[in-house]
Amino acid sequence: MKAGIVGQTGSGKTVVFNAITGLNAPVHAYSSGNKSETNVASVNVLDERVQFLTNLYKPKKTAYATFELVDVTMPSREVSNKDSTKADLLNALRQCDALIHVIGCFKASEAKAYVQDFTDIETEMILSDLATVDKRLTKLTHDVKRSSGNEKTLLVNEQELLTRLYNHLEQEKPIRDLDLNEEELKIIKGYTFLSEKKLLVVANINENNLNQPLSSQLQELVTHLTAKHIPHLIFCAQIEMELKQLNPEDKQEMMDSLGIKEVITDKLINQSYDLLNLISFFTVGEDEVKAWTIKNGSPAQEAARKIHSDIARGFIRAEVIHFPDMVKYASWHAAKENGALKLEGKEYPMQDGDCVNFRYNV
Ligand SMILES: Nc1nc2c(ncn2[C@@H]2O[C@H](COP(=O)(O)OP(=O)(O)OP(=O)(O)O)[C@@H](O)[C@H]2O)c(=O)[nH]1
Ligand SMILES: [Mg+2]
Repeated sequence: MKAGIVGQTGSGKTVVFNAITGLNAPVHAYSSGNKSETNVASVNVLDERVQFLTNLYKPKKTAYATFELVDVTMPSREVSNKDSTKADLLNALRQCDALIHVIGCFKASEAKAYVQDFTDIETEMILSDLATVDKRLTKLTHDVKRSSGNEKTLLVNEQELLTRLYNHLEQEKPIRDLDLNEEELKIIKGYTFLSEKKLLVVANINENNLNQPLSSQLQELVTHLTAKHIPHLIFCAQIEMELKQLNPEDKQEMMDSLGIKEVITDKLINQSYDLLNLISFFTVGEDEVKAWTIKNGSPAQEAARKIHSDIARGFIRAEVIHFPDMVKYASWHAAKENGALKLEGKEYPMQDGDCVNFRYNV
């Protein structure tokens, strides 16, 4: 699982990165914007269920699911015309499963149109996708002519789909707005389109605006995002970054004094799971308690493949205990005695929190 942070220069991307990771990557008072800096960190996905299982099994090792976060510097406009820098940047983002788009709403003095800030970056990504589609379509026209039979059918299918994408992108609309079926999504998967990626918007507000009514600019942004069904969070990244550096006691004191009820970046990763339609399943034992991440509803065999391709190949049955039963019986053995252990086949759709032991034979 990997998320990339995007946004205008100086919108507070690195501050958001620090707030989420608890790290201390350098932030710039004045963006130099001419060298490409990338911060990468892997963060544990905190999960009380893993903590519970660890207390139960006292394993030698506990492995939380991890979430990789990538923060890139947006090149300034002159530099962004240099193709290599821009290509590097876009490539780094293409590797991501989701994007966190930071809007710098803390600069109160500037009468900034936040919606414009958002749209500018969105358009940049749409145009990049449009260029990819355009290039591929040119090649397809050529290839279709020279092919025949089954191969031709496949190429024509792709051509039709990409033409649909082209017409959509040309209207400056992101691919994520298109209603694509599983089959179509499979065809375009390899292109790693930027405007297809799941998106979470962060409105990075000023510390002085905490607990204040939304400014008209910000209200406009919220209305815009809501209309487009884009999930969004409003918080002050600077404050959250500072909170992350404190011990729990000082943190609570500062939160109380500022009237902050919850630290949004503490929950952001867990919320990303919902956004990306991901769930966790667990393998447990005296050696290790480990959390694994899969798409919601993945069949048991897919889940097995996460662990090892041999386990998927030799799959016999999955022994599954749903998480609430694990809590209720507090041991594998007791759960089994009480009939809470289920034997499931390859197609069983995995549920969030399932504790699993795969039986396989290779
Ligand atoms: N007052 C205030 N300043 C902030 C906040 N968030 C970021 N800043 C300031 O804005 C400046 C830019 O922040 P960065 O996090 O470096 O911005 P960036 O988006 O990473 O910028 P580039 O990497 O250059 O694209 C720094 O001086 C930050 O201290 C905030 O919530 N409140
Ligand atoms: Mg930065």
